[in-house]
Amino acid sequence: MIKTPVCDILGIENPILQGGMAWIADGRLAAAVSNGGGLGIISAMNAGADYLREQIRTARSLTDKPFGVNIMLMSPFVEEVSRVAAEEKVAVVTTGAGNPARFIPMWKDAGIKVIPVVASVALCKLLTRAGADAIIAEGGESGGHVGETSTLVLVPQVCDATRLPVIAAGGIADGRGVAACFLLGAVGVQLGTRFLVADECSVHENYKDKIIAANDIATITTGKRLGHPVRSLKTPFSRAYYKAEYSGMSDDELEALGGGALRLAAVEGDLEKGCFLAGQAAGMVRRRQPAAEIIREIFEEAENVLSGASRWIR
Ligand code: TUI
Repeated sequence: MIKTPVCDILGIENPILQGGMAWIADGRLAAAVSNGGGLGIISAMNAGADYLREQIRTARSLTDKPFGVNIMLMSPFVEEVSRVAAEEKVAVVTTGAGNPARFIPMWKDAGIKVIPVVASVALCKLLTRAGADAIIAEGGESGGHVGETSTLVLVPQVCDATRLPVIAAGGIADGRGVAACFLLGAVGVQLGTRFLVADECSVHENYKDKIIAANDIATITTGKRLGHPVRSLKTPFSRAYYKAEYSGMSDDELEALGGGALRLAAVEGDLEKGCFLAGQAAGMVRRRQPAAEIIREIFEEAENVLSGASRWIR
């Protein structure tokens, strides 16, 4: 069995969090991951207070286990969903795409564990001082909004920069990835792409099919020109966007091209106009499975890999 401080802090069996994927990570998926022994996360995404409250109710109706909420800091509704998380006293808040320092006192007062996602050592240091309970170090292999630094080099540098438990994210889809991140100093992992094909994930079947069909070079990063790089599957949409970025299209035209594309992928399964966010680990995702089975399989493999990790030492 693998037990780390992340299990104790969050009250979970296995030190694994499910990523807060916009338009994908709803109350049903979060409850399934929590029931499977990990920490399920509801994405507050770009929606308002009512949506988040409804998803929290759904999760509470499906599990007695702790679960979390992910606050996307670029959301126009960031203030109201941050208050909802505090009012509902969810067990954990994770954050992404920005600096959550101004919300931390409110969340801590509500007894919430605060675990920001960082893509740099500088933000890790700032948020350690600001009172975070743990840090998620997310490498650029991830899906969605990404930093530049890969997991292999980000995780050890973040571990050296904080006394807090570090949870690794980006590029992890199986037990080998978990074991590798533990050897880099992480004591927990966060996975998004692998949970996207969970049976309890309500995303459109076309999305799941595309993840399962993906290979090692199936993703592309767009949006660099606007300052918000985003990793998604190569599709007619993402290829057109990539070309447009370097063809003199105005910033406003680019924003318009991207608007609504996440919903089109996740809800409509629109293979032409949808933006299918996914991490590079999509190439390692082979089949649909229940969330609990995904967690069991990953930790069985991680235990075997870690047990054999000293075999080359003479
Ligand atoms: O947030 C994510 N991944 C996301 S958010 C998202 S919603 C979206 N949709 C369309 C376009 C853009 C975003 C989809 N995927 N991951 C966590 C993460 N946070 N990755 C990188 C960062 C990050 C980047 C810069 C965190 C902090 C940061 O600091 C900036 C600052 O203010 O210091």
